[in-house]
Amino acid sequence: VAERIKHEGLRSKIMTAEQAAEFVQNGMNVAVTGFTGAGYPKALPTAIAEKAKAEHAAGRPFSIGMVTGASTAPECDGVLAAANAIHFRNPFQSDPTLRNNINAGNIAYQDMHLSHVEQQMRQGFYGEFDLAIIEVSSINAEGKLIPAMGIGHANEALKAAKKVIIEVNSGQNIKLEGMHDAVFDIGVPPHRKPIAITAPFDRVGAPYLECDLDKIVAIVLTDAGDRNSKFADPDDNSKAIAAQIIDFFNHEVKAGRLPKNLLPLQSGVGNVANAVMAGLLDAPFDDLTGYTEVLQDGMLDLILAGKMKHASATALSFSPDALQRFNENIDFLRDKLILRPMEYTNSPEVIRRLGVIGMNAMIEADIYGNVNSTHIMGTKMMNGIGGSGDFTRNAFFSFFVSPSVAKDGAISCIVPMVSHHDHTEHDVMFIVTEQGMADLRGKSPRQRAQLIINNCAHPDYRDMLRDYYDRAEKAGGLHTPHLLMEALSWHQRFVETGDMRIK
Ligand code: 0RQ
Repeated sequence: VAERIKHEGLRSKIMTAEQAAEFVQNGMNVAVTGFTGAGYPKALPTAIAEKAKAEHAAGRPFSIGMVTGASTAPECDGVLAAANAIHFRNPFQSDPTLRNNINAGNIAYQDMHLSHVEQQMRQGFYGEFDLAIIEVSSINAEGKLIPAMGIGHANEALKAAKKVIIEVNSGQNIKLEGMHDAVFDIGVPPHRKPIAITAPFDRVGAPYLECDLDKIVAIVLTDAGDRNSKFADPDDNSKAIAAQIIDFFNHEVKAGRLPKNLLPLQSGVGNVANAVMAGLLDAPFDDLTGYTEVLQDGMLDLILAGKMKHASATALSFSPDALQRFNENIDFLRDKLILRPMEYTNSPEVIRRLGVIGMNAMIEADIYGNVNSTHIMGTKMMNGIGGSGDFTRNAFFSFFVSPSVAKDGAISCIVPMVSHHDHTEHDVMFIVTEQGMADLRGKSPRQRAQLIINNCAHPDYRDMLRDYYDRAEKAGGLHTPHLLMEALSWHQRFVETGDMRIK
């Protein structure tokens, strides 16, 4: 304990998770750290869930509003959702129990751009924060907090909350100290300061988080690991998608439109995004850089292989194997990885300045290049928009990737009209499926439709899309032709029959 908590006064605040849960009361507004399965509290949420169950059994209401950085894990979002202990949640999630409760109407969920979270907390959109619960890897002698594998909104959570509970996780590598770029007060408009990151590895803040020590009411100890989900090995579809993006990079480098080491790379969540990074391992590019929010196995392996110089992120989200590689090589990685608040990693200002190449996965795109990243059949929440919008609108190149079909071909990921709209035709530059790529830059909607149908749609759906498009053109409205009564009929057919294809 003395190694992890060097501040004597704070050591006296150590208590069990059950004791700390007594500070959590019904109706509280709580900021909880966590970002894509890293940096979230591991012990306290279970104790809060148990308290909720006991309160419910006694006939009393108990639930909290919860603002995180992004997704957490079963032992945080999952246990709390299962105990009906959450009434409001934002801004991103991916836990099945939480998702089911959101889609069953039990939890009010606000999906939002991650770059907006901290400023909206500061502006008071959520009211006052009664409590912040944050994970750290250690506390130094002055009481400065060393975050663990994810920062997210921790900086703002500590400032906004009236009381703070800290989970000190001794399972996290103690050598994480120094790998963060955490505190820098960007101020509020009209006096907001620039975030002076002009290259991916620039440091602008201090390497620790700060908190008024009087606000800290409890310290809970844990050694539990992060979520560490395993990634699927890249399948043929993912490899085909990666190969096309890499071909495009080659082409742009040869034409002198991209530097030889490309531009800072951002890669979204999930298997396909991870596979694109894996594809770069064998590509002829060196000295790559990363400026991303979540850094998964693919980017770690690029750094370990000497292909990527360094990368900036707000969280490290590794599979168990990759975590082992990270821990074994932490001395080599210390000056190649930097973790910052999501307000910096997702800042439109910085993304635009650096000329980031954004690569995100999607649920579906329509024939005009509008993208749905969040909703299944227009009504059910999958995970949330996360940072995909922050990057897509502001990146130098914005790619959306997906297999052309889902659910064994019963769903086309290229549809006449998206059933929910996250990224507009004005933001989306490239759509890539295993079938091919559509470069939408400088194209009108009708030109885009030809490219997307011919290059990206699955052969099983191409004729159906052409037929829709041809009839829409005949109906007039020739800027963005549509048959409004039919535009969402593919989704309706899937809801009714389990297949978008006409039997
Ligand atoms: O479902 O798991 O039940 O089989 O969706 O699909 O193809 O494995 O894709 O893991 O890359 O996730 C968009 C969800 C893709 C993710 C999304 C079904 C499919 C499968 C997953 P099963 P895949 P991935 C940075 C950026 C938004 C946030 C973001 C995401 C499951 O990338 O959440 O980009 N993105 N953040 O079968 C119905 C369709 C479907 C479909 C796929 N058209 N209709 N179901 N599926 N297409 C990180 C952060 O912001 C934190």
